[in-house]
Amino acid sequence: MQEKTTGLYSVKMRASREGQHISGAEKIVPARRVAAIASQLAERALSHPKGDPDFINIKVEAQPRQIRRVKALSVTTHETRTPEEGLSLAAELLAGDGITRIGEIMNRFSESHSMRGAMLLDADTLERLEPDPERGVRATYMDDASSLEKGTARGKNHYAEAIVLATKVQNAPGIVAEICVSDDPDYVTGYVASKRLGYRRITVLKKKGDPRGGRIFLYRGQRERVAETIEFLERVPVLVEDVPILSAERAGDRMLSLASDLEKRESQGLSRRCRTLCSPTGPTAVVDGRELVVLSSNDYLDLARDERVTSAAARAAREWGAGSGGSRLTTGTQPPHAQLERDLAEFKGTEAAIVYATGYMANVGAITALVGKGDAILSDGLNHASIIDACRLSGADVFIYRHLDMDDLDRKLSMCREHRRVLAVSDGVFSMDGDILDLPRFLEITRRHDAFSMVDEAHATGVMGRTGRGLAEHFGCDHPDISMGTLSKALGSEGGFVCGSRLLIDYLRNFSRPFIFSTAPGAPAVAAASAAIKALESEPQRVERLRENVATFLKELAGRGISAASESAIVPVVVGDERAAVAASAALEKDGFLVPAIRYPTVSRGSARLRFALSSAHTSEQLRAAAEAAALAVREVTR
Ligand code: WAQ
Ligand code: MG
Repeated sequence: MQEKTTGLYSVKMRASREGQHISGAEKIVPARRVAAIASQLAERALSHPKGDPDFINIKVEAQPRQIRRVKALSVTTHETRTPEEGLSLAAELLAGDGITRIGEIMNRFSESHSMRGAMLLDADTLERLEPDPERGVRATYMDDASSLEKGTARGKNHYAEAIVLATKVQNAPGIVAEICVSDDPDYVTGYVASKRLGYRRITVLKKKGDPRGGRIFLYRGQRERVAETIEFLERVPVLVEDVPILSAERAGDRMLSLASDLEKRESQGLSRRCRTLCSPTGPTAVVDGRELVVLSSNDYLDLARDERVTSAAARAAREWGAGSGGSRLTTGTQPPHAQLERDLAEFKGTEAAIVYATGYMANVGAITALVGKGDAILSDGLNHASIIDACRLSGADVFIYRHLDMDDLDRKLSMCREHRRVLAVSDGVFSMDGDILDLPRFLEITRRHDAFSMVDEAHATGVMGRTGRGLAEHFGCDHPDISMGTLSKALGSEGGFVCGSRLLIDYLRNFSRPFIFSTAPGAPAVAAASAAIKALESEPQRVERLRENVATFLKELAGRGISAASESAIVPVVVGDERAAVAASAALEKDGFLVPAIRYPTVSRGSARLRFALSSAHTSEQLRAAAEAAALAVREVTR
């Protein structure tokens, strides 16, 4: 042990721009590793997401022969769901250390805002004890003892750093506890620590978007001895042993690199998670025990829970099995599959149809089968991700024309005379903006250039046209060569399809790899889609009601100063900033409305939005209340 702790150096890095702190870090390492660590820290300073520093200070200081070694606090994570829950847990935990005025202590974080160090408070009187209140007290000269072992130096790891800091602080004389809330507005996790409690991570300790945070060290003891405490925190080197290893870290640098990408997303307000809706698909849903009005589902006609549709699925499961057991071309075609393809062709008024497992696969399947190397694709700038991916996969030359700009399409088609096959593809209803393609013009232009025309009617099926048959019905014109759609939106089931001529469909059956190499969708989903088509055909008033709902909602929004437009069932309210959109969505949820914030990479950066998707089953009262809540939320976050 003695040899190991000789010749140790502290290496500290601090980076700033125009006097503003960007990043900092410190290590305690043996002499032979000083150079390597200094260079790592310089790298870290230069690759910080906050931007490039104009000043980097790397300080190397020899440390005394004997460095104090202490055991890391034990770590416990408490999953809380709301700041209130987090706060009351913190209060409960700290009460055991005789700290009672937690509410008042938390309020002090508004004072600590721009401090580089921690606030030092008398645990009982809550008086501030630091000699320099602007700066606070900085715990420093500390490291994870495993940094000393060659080859185990950890990369950047917030958790380990916070545990090292908290451990040193709890070993300082007179300190009874620490409270830490991140100063990152989007990182809502914090912790409380004491010798007795160890390190108690609390997953939600503040409201998302709240910039207040920092560290508070709580002191109990004689005033004359505060200086000793500060001397320990700021001068005495400490190595912390047995810092718990994150599971990602244990798996090696490759996993830690994933964790760091995720952290970056989180810090940009771009991280995602799945919400669990504990109720049948419909215009309302139970989320975290509360009933919310769902304004984001693609189940436009409320058919997913329709008795005719669900009992068709149940019957098919009993009659044909839950899964199909094979690809369509081997053992996966059963009577419901053949029936659905006939139903779709008849519903759309085309010669034939082909069903895929998902809408994504229908786009990938059709596009990659039709065009490849030596061919050209003309694609609208705002087409759905599945079309973009299909274009890339196809190997064809891809030309992006300006969103809905038919003149630009025309011009770009003129430049594709040398290509073997040319395909122009557009969303029918654009999924993030709710605007629609001028299908007659699109057809006129593509025919003139003898290009294939393809339209993705995922959000048009069941929505556009008097009886929901899509854009051709809406405009009273022909179909495109390739009319793609999904079963998973207005048709309440799942899967994708292409309608077109018999020749086209035969071709796709033979050349479409996602069709050939995916297991066929199960009979329950397929039979449900057929039942939904029947229900829609017998009740076209559902489509009419959906249209009335959109008109009502737009009027209610306009009456509250929110301008939004839509020709479909999708109503975007653009907020701009990613975090503001997330905050608006959270505010709406608090008021009882489920409206997700749509952010990069789904839409371009800086055009984050609330995306409302309406159902024929919403009541006008629900829509009025939603418009009211939306107006309030948007005003709040864009102030
Ligand atoms: N000494 C005293 N106070 C400090 C120090 C230090 N060495 N470093 C930071 N602070 C204070 C300062 O006021 C910062 O603004 C604030 O703490 C936050 O520092 O998942 O984000 O380095 O286990 O930004 C909690 C980890 C992360 C929770 C806290 O730290 C978890 C965080 P940051
Ligand atoms: Mg921080």
